[in-house]
Amino acid sequence: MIYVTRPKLPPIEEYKKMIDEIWESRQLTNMGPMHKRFSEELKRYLRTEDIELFTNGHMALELTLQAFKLKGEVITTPFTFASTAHAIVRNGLTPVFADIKEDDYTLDPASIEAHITEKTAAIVPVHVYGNLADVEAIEKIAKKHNLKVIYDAAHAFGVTYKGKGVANFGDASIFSFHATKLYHSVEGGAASFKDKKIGERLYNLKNFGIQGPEIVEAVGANAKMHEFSAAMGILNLKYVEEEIEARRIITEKYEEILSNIQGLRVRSKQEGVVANYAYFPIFIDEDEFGVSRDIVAEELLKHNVAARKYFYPLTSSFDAYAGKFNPNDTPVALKLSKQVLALPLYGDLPLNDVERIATIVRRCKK
Ligand code: T4K
Repeated sequence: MIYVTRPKLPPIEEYKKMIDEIWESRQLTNMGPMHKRFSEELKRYLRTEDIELFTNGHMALELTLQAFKLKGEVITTPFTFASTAHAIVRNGLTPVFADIKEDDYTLDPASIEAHITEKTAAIVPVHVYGNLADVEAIEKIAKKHNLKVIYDAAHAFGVTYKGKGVANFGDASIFSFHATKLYHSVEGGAASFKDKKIGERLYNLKNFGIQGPEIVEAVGANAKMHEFSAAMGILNLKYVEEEIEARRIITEKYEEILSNIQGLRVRSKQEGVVANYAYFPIFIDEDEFGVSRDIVAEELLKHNVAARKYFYPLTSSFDAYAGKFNPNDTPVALKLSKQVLALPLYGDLPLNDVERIATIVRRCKK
């Protein structure tokens, strides 16, 4: 079976050496030496001044929203992983779904503005597949309406825009280092932020809200990254550029075979953005392509290729939110969620498999 992704694994001998160090220190978690070192190395890689590490990307988002002490409504996209809206709802906030753009699948600034009310507290855009949301337009909207902007940058590790690291946009950004991501620490996540006070709160919130031995100042959670994850994160930083480059080559091979097919759309490049090739989604318009996305997915599965419908269904269609939202309110997102299929993409996916997968897709056309 060829899966949608496989985690990049560093040479095991190198990881064993890091584990030896953990054994020596006997500090397994609670912000030990690996945690500190990982934080520093990550700041350098992400070209940002401040970050906090977490057990995963979801807790990074949930606790970042908590750190801003928001109340009311939060505008976000329904075209994302379950985590984004869940983090909003689990903070007692109300998600308001705005629509996305046809070309890069990120929040449409016009739709954001149309959804602002006196209850709006923040915007949570997603840099979906590593495509950068319209950071300039969103900044203008946020300033005009005095809103916080917290980017879900789970897919955008290493992306830069006009030479600026993605971690530096908005009031904060969160990253996921899950095993399925182009860069991982097994499980893990981070938040970057501008305000040092937010950093202090995050540090406490990920440790039950404990501020000192006898002071618990907030209702926090346990979301501390442990030393084994931090060690994997440090090691994988050495290989992330190699992984991105391998994915770039695969992406170009897919594009070579799948471009200029009526009814099938591949990614559009974003000006000024250095991409990270996190995912390779294709969009199939059934009327023009002749068969549906679901038929293409089934055909791939017959050939032992497990492509995935990232992201279908829309968050606004989840059973967990039954009766609360109408997916028809975001028609572009709804349409794209029915067309999307993420094809396998990871650095050591052989190019002959890429050719085979792309050819299976191309041959589905009627
Ligand atoms: N925001 C956004 C926009 C996100 O996409 C995500 C996570 C988050 C926030 C939250 O970040 P985290 O809290 O997860 O750090 C996967 C991931 O679990 C999830 O991290 C990711 N987004 C989402 C897009 O994909 P599933 O349920 O599709 O994963 P799963 O287990 O089906 O894995 C996909 C394939 O990867 C498998 O078929 C085989 C392969 N795989 C997977 C794992 C876990 C491996 O080869 N090895 C592995 O260890 O959600």
